[in-house]
Amino acid sequence: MPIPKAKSIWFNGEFVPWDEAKVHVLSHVLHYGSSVFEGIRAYSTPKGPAILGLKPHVDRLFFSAKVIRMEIPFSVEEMMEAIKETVRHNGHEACYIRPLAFRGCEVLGVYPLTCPLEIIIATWEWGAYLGPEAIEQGVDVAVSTWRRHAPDVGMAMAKIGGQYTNSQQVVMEARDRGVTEGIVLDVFGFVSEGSGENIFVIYDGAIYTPPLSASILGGITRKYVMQIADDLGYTVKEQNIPREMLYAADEIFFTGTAAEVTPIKQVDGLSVGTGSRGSITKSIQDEFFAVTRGEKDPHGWLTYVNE
Ligand code: PPE
Repeated sequence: MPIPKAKSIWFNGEFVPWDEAKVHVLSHVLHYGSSVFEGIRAYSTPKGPAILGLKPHVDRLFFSAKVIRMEIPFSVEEMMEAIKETVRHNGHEACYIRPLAFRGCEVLGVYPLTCPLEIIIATWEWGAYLGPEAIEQGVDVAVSTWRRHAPDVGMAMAKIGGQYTNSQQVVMEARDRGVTEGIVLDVFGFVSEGSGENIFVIYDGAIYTPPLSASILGGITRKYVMQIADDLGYTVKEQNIPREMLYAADEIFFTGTAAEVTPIKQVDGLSVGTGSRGSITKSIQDEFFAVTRGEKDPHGWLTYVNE
């Protein structure tokens, strides 16, 4: 589905009409994937649009930039303000927000530090990432033949554009096999994450999720779900997950800004638990969506755009 256009894109500090926000074909980023980005959601609440996890997302953008030695010419506070302003300017009730910093056009060659830095904030209206039924019915997945970045090859903790060629291979393979998403193992064979989601496995009364050392992106939703699970009195263990634990699990779900909290109903053709959304997954979803609807916010995760 084409991206539904919004009015403007914030481009290097100014609003530019959507169709005019363009770059040159010799931009460094197009050749070498030299960008860092974020995916953030603003939700519709009775007090107007509210952004979930604004500060942690902007902090992660700056962390990703630091990893690839990119200097963003704005402060964290300025970027947070610009994001709120873009949501207001485009008049969204709810939207997906994509800040992206990339190396532009000046000289080519792998060495990047002579290229100018460009930065944008785009917003658009985006529904359920893994299909409209996914949140209630769950999705089918398969373990990918691809592996996640080895710890001394990629920089999984950082959200770097070029690294998403790996995620693209994973999701294309999954769709070829007739499932919605792939689960990727790390180079040691432990469960890592989905192409664009973190993963949680409920097994023997506890909730397991892979540690940061399993080549995962440190998801903001992952962190929030760990807090919700703790608030609900569940034990959450960050530890290596062997593949067959996916087949022993009572429940499995994905988390992510785009995917939110999505149950997994089948892995490699085998039913997960009863083959439909489990009760722990549902109780975590209920808490998560109560926050995103603006009904409660005990940990201060929401930023109201109009305040
Ligand atoms: N792992 C990966 C590889 C990943 O890309 C994401 C976000 C996550 C985990 C979850 O992180 P968080 O959003 O902070 O909870 N993936 C984003 C991009 C999706 C896309 O198709 O683009 C997202 O969910 O916005």
